[in-house]
Amino acid sequence: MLIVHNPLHHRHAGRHEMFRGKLVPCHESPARLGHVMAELARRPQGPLREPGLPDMALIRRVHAPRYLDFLAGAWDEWVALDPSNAELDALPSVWPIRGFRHDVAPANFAARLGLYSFDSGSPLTAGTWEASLAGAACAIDAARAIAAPGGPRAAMALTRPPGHHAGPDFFGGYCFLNNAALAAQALREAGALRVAVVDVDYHHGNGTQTIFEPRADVLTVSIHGDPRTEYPFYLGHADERGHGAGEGFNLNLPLPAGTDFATWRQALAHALEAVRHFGAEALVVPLGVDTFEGDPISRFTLASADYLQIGHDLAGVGLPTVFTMEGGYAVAEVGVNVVNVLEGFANH
Ligand code: OKP
Ligand code: ZN
Repeated sequence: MLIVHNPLHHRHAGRHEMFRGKLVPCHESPARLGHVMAELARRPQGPLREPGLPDMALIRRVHAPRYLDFLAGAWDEWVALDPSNAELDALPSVWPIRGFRHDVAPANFAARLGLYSFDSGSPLTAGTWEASLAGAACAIDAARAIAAPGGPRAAMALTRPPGHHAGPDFFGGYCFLNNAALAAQALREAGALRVAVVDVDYHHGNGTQTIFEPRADVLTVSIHGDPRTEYPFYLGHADERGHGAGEGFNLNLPLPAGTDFATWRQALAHALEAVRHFGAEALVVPLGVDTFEGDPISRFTLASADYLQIGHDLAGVGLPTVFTMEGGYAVAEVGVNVVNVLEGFANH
């Protein structure tokens, strides 16, 4: 397994997220990736390298140019509002809900921050753009490596911030650029006719679903906490099957809070059967380990050893595979759980 890691990830370091009327410390922290790197030093899974420059043209085929321009300049605009903002994170506080215009971007920065986001839990900081862009480069490089003749069978984009909640033109759920969608797009452009995404993070991969909803060439599957009770709440139900040409190419497998590994693993088997039936030529796995029993914001009960089994099951599909790093907030256990997936995959 090739590991492409993001040397700039720590530049994205939010201070606080809004939770029930209070600013609380961010769950999504640089330490998370530090634990994965430390565990990889103990149990190496293959070569480790840094990404090259990001392919901006490819990124523009996944994300709207006006959204990318916004992200690139957002921090400077935030500080221009008031120089003392340099000491604060940018958090949105107003959003265009039903009935408002989405086609006209307001001149006011706070209003544009809301236009391009869906929650107040995803602080934008001085280094968010650089970290996200280098993370996107990791995902694209990982995809191109496994698609190259003689390349490795699998690669991981070891990066943060995560990506699976980021849509064509919005951020949220700690995500700004959709690394998994970028990897899938890169695999398509490298020649894979059909690419499947199997999202195993606790939270529904709403951004990835929305990006590929109109398309038949990328099957999106997500196993997640039921959105009736779990974040991101407004998408991820079982009746969402894709739109237009993409109809039939989205599969949601919501599970109730409290779900154990035996039940979760049956959902994974269902997901992987759909991947085989689709005839995928490559696989992308947005890998969140917030399904762990000790996760502070999630409610499944997987144990560390279960992640070895998940890796083994994923490898059983026999496809070139890209993993992207998503959630997992039991910080001290994130390294062991992620590397268990990679080790289980390698030992298939
Ligand atoms: C990102 B990823 C729960 C607050 C939820 C957002 C969670 C984002 C998860 N009380 N805040 O999918 O791991
Ligand atoms: Zn998650």
